[in-house]
Amino acid sequence: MITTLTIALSKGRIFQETLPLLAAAGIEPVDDPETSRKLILDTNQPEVKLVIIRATDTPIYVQYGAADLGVAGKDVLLEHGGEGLYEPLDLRIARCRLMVAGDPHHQPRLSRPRIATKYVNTTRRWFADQGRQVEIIKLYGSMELAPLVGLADFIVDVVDTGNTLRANGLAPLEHIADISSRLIVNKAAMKMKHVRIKAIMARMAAAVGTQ
Ligand code: PRT
Ligand code: MG
Repeated sequence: MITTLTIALSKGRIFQETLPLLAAAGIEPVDDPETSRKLILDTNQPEVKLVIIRATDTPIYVQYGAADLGVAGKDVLLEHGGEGLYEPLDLRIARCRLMVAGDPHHQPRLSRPRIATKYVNTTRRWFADQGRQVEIIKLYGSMELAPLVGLADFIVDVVDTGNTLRANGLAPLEHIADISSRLIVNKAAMKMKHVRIKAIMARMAAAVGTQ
């Protein structure tokens, strides 16, 4: 009996941009997650399923083996730490930059500037490595609002076009990392389902950058 292979994806840009790469590997979802309420999607291959989850949860599902494979942004992987998973392939999709941003004219408080972010681990590391003392405030979204209402002096967030920052009178100030989405693989699954996973990886790798 052939066991199921489960692939974790988040809705939105990662799902959309992964679709052509999965198609290159011969995998096509039967349902559209944007319209379907199903959280487990069948594909054209009876033994391959997709699970649709929040972007920040993808490494957790793969780490614990609830999914064999997944696609996650490097921002999310840096924050998660990468325990229990391999990161064998840069898919070069959903690209952006992780930045410190703020109002360039704002005078930050002198003692410990406050940084609002959902990337608390990465942010702590970035400032600690430079010996800069900061207070980190964990938020779950709309980081751009924090400097506007005096909640924080700066934010750490991903930036693509910069339009959202600009629309709020903010600017990118420090570049922390270039970000793209990666294929991630559960360590045990890589051993147990080696042949199938290697075949998918090879076909996705050949399709990367050709879309
Ligand atoms: O939306 P949700 O809260 O469920 O989770 P999420 O925002 O983490 O997921 P999603 O699907 O929006 O993003 C998934 C991944 O896409 C992220 O982890 C990044 O690796 C990557 N990515 C690429 C981005 C962007 N580009 C991006 N622009 N993720 C978020 N954004 C945000 C950005 O923070 C800003 O607020 O989109 C907004 C618009 O960006 P600008 O600079 O083009 O204006
Ligand atoms: Mg989002």
